[in-house]
Amino acid sequence: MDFSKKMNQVLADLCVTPNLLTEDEQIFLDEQGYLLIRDVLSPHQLKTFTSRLDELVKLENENGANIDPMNEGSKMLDNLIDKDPIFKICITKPKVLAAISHVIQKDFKHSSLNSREVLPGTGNQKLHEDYGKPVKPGGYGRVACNSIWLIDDFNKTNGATRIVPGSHKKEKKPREIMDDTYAMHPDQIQLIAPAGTVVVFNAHLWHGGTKNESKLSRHAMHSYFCQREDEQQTNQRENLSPETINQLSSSLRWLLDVD
Ligand SMILES: O=C(O)CCC(=O)C(=O)O
Repeated sequence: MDFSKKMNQVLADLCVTPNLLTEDEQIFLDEQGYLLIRDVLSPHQLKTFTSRLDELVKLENENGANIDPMNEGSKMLDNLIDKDPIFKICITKPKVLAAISHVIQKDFKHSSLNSREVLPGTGNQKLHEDYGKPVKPGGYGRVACNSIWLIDDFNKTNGATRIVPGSHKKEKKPREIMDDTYAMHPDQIQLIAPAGTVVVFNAHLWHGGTKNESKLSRHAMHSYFCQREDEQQTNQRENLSPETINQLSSSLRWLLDVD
């Protein structure tokens, strides 16, 4: 790891130590580009998160579900750090941060916290990477790291995310190789896991939502981290209210880059 003294201090303050990941987990994350961490959220936290997300969706999405092609029909929320202090959990879990550190290996910051509720009959996405910008030579696969927080169980039929293990090493985007990025990829798998699991994945890993064929919504949150020098997906200085910033510890202010 090539961390500054400040980054090391912040990680230590948040109880993040390299030994939180076993050697096998580190190798799996390097080779496959993702890692499942189970039981990160308790049943009580899941209940609280679900009701708060539903409440926020009602408040914000009164005009109906999303219409942009990537998220057509799904209910989306962004800037969640600002919307309720309970969501700070998504940037403070030590093992999740250890996995993020392992991927980025340089000073990093939080980039965005969003939620995506996939309504029945919707949710199919093309295969994509989360980091589309050019990368400096040698930097591929280390620039950013995402994490999906499963608020509902992910099963075969309710829109569980598909991924192509190892695709973060291809150094190509799906659309540069595939004729139809909505089509099934021969090597794709679905992330099937119980609610409360967090899946940390390299921002260059090919992935996408699948159609929810069940009768119930599928809730998930996405907590995204990027290299310190990069732009945040949600500019936290512009989007966090002074009240929110005042409630944060100095380590979290630094992690969110609002110091
Ligand atoms: O929610 C999911 O299953 C994946 C969403 C996703 O990859 C995205 O919106 O970029």
